[in-house]
Amino acid sequence: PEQSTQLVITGMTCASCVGRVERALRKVPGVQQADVNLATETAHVSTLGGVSPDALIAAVTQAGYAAREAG
Ligand code: 9UX
Repeated sequence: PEQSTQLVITGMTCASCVGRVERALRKVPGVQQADVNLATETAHVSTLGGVSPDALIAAVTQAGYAAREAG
């Protein structure tokens, strides 16, 4: 089933940061779409196949930013 995860991303300061985080998230197996908003420091991630929030957070961390699950 399709799932949706909201992350809070910190450490982004320019539009290129946004692109880096989106690319990192979209490379995670099972991610269908990732949209990052710099102003609100959030990411909306659509996934298939039970991708864990921890896998998404790890991908963002490896890209050099910090993430946690929203809410
Ligand atoms: Mo912009 Mo972000 O020059 O890591 S890419 S600050």
